[in-house]
Amino acid sequence: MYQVVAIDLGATSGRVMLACFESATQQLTLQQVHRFANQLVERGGQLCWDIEHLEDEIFTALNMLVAKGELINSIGIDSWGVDFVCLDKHGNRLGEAVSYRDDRTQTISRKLCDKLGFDRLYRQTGIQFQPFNTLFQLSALTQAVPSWLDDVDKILMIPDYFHYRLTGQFHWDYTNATTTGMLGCRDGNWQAALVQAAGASASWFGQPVKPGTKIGDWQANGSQRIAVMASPTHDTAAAIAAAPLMSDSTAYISSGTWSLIGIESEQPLTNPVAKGANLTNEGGANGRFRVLKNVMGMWLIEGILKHFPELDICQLCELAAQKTGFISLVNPNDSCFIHPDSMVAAIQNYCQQTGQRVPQSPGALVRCVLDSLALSYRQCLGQLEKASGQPLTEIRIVGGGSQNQLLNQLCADICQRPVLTGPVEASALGNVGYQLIGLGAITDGQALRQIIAHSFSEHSFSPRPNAELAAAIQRFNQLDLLPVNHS
Ligand code: LRH
Repeated sequence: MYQVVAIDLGATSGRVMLACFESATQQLTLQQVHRFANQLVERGGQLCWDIEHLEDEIFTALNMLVAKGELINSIGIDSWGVDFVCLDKHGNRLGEAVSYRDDRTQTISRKLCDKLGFDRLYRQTGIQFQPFNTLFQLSALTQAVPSWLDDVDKILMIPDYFHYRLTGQFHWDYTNATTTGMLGCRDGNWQAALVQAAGASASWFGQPVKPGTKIGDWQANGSQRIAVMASPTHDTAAAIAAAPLMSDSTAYISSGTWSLIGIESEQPLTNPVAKGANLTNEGGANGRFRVLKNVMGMWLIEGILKHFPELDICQLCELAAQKTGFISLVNPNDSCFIHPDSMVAAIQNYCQQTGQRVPQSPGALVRCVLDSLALSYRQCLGQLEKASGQPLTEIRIVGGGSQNQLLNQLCADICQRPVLTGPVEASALGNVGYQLIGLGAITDGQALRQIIAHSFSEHSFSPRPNAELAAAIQRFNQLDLLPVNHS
């Protein structure tokens, strides 16, 4: 029997999960042992992660498990991609862990992208244009020239930083490194010209390493030494590693704060269709590519929820289910939704400016977002099919968002494909799985998916006919042609 701990840091909460794997039965179980809030804080005029708070919670949870006498074989951490911290030559952190939702890259991202040429950038890295790619965040940092810039000795992605805090070892996980937009998609190495273009130094980075290797040990208060294993530290890579995908005709959606919709591919897809659709080619835990599109997912619902503290997400969705569909639609990826002061006002403003009925009630607002998300998924499926030449006949939704029954059904109805959902804790399971692979308990990523398929339950949603669908698709596709003033 193996016991491993997965610490899964999300944009709104962190979860510490204890997994148990029985080699004899090949049965995997998972229990949450600690959960804590994560939120953006403003520091020095920038939106930052409260990195000290996250570290405290990680250590509290681990010490608690050790104090309870749990025998733990290893620990691994995963989190959202693209964000990083700087260290000096003594290994001390310099500056803040600025969040990708901060607007420091707003003007410089396009400028640098144009200077480097998106054609070249995309061919080289396979990474989508997002204003918050690490390439642009680093460039914003080096251009701002903080007083400590000359002291930077290393850059670590967020989970690599926490692994360092546990072990004292520096490690650069491959899956998360691909999200920087500075790794070559064909050779898996840092691209010197891009690092330089960001004003950074090649010496700040170490060789990216594939998941499933040991980083070092964490010494719990004078007691046991516990191995710290490199899991796929990018939460999306971990979630997809845990998605029981049995065929290349199944598309996945990793559904959480973001909806990451895509396919796996042996090769990066950098053809004109993929580029035009801004599909990204991130590194998968199993060595394949995660060809996917970022759709702003539950972030919009979380934003609405803040306005109605008396309601929880289930109640909001019940209200939404009672509403007529397709009344108002938004492009969930419009930049006005990245970090608005008020999500409700941003949605209402968008609808008003595009000449649609302005949703007022919580149910109407949520229905607008869920319809729009499902329409956006359908659009992405078309782009993925075109870019890959692979028909996509089924959808597997994993992650916390897969608990949203209304969205699952809308996804089946609007995409006109059967939907399978689960596991819910996909990132934690992918994290656990690659630790178990590193420990020699599971042979490989394919075996992991089989184990997850028979250890966790799934639900299915069948597509239903909808006479209004064709008109809604047409309206959705035309939204981007309508001007939306973001001021
Ligand atoms: C999802 C995610 C996604 C990234 C974004 C920054 O949590 O890791 O894959 O694009 O956060």
